[in-house]
Amino acid sequence: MGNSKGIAVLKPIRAEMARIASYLWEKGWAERNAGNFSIRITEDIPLIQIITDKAIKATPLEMPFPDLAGELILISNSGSRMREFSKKPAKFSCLIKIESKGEAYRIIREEGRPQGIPTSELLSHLAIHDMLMKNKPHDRAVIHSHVTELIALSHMSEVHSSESLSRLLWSMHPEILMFLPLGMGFLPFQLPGTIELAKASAEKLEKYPALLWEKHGCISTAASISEAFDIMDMAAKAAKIYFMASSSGQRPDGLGLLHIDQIKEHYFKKK
Ligand code: 2HA
Ligand code: ZN
Repeated sequence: MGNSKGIAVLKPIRAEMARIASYLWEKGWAERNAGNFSIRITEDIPLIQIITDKAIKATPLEMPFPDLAGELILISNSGSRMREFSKKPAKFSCLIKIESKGEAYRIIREEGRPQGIPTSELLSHLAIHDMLMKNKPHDRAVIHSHVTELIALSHMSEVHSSESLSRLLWSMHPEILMFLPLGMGFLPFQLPGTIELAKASAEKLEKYPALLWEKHGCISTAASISEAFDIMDMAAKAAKIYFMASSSGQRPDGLGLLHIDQIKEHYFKKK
């Protein structure tokens, strides 16, 4: 027994995911199967009876996430390509339900849908959702992508701290400070897909809405997939300005501390 004809409420959410998948592909941030996203949707389905197919075994997790017990998460499939996801989001995403102690997850079968398994970065997504539920419950969306401009930046040791990275991004354009006032965290290289990467990411994202994974990519969180994309896009724009200005052979001046303080004063203190 499965959930017949898919689950209606997932349709618009998958449509939004598909739109963002096409942007990630067009931006060149999603080569091959790079990138993944997820959204916690429990609140969107209060009245719908999700039929859990007991024939589908629960998959144990490397660490439990007790705060996520019973939560429903829509997540991109392992191996899915963003360029294909953008056309067939239902084929390349699956709905999972976290088991009662947060120790495992079960894939919710949707009739007429092929059965995929969640992304290789599942642990990072779950650790981040777990942290968001406790600290920023309004933020339910998580995107990871191989943002070229930011990966290039992460090869430069001068931005190897959250403070220096944030300062550089803010100094490239006044709107970065306006829309990314908390800055971007920096995480030294960790193996993709590991529990270590997951734990360290969740910890950093308590403070920042986005995180640069050294020499790998970027991860951002927001209320929706579209807003999480905006955060990545803003940070990528700042990195691009930095590289374009640097390619003239001169070191970009950047907005000085005085300008940064003026922007903060103008946009935040008066409110
Ligand atoms: O989804 O990007 O980090 C593939 C990846 C792993
Ligand atoms: Zn990746």
